[in-house]
Amino acid sequence: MLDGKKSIFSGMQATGTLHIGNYLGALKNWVELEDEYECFYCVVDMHSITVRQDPAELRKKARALLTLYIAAGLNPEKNCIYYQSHVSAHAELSWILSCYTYMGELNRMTQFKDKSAKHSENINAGLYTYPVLMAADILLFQSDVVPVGSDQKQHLEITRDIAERFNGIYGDVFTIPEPYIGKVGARIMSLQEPAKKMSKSDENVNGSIYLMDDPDTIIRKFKRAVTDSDNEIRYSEDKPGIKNLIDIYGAATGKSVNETEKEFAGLGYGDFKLAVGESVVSMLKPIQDRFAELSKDKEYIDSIIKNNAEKANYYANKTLRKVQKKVGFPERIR
Ligand code: ATP
Ligand code: LTN
Repeated sequence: MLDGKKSIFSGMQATGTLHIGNYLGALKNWVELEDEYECFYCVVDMHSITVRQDPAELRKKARALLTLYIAAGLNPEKNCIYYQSHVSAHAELSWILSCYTYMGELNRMTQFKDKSAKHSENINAGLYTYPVLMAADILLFQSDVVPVGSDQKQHLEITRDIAERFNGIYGDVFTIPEPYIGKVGARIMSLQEPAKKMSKSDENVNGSIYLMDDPDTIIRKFKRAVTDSDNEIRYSEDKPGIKNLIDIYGAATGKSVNETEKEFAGLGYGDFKLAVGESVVSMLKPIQDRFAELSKDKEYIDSIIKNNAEKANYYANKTLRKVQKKVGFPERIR
């Protein structure tokens, strides 16, 4: 709760290229929430360096991501869209919260286990304390709701545990946040390995549909999507490839599973894959057009970066000062 209005926080890493899983699982839901809440959407560039990055590339990706937030429909006048690294309170609160987080809790995080297996040459302390920085992101803005894909549920749970622990010692300092996981699209799977989630860091580019893929690429990737061989369009756990395509089609068109099964009864996988591809092409077209337009307007994007960082700093510092006082840091002399 911020100034009497419920608040929302979410973020994405500025690594890799966004795919339809990121859009359907997170970004699309964000756009639907902007009227009811005070919203903060962050490009979490500080989280990005838990994995080694090329500096020029990171800067470019961070700007593209921020632009994409707007292209996907977030109104920057209503939503505070900013870079995490422009608000130093994230790092400061993260340090404080790390002193209220147990190693046992961090040891249980599946994202840490997955990422340290993937980057065994660079298992750094930041990768380990990643969830504490994420907790700081959320708690700084007294967030009531955090819209994310289902893979982030565990990080939300640890955030709540840290906040409750802190409140238990010092009184009501933090709002306890709730995850908001959309009903459709919360977990889009890889087109090549439907047992794995679609992921920005997947080396196999055919497994993911990127938001900037052109129509031919999209259709080709769907045509090549891995499915089973029984040629029946039916939503079932033992048909993970088709289940995923039905989910994507439903998220792109608004059709229910039932409607989709009826629509394609008697038709083969080829027809269905083409229809899914076309629905995704139509879903992405307006985002791609807007992105191209916005990318040309340097001044506009710069002004958003500047103004929104000021707003985010204002609210973040308010919470940080309160926390610093609670833990016993000396008062500032003005
Ligand atoms: P990486 O592969 O680098 O970990 P990612 O693709 O998992 O990246 P994130 O930046 O970690 O993407 O996630 C951004 C948002 O998108 C989060 O809210 C996350 O829950 C959501 N998300 C990520 N992948 C999927 C997916 N396959 N389906 C639905 N939502 C997803
Ligand atoms: N860990 C998230 C990105 C992230 C985030 C956040 C999401 C960082 N801070 C705060 C929601 C709220 C991820 O990997 N998708």
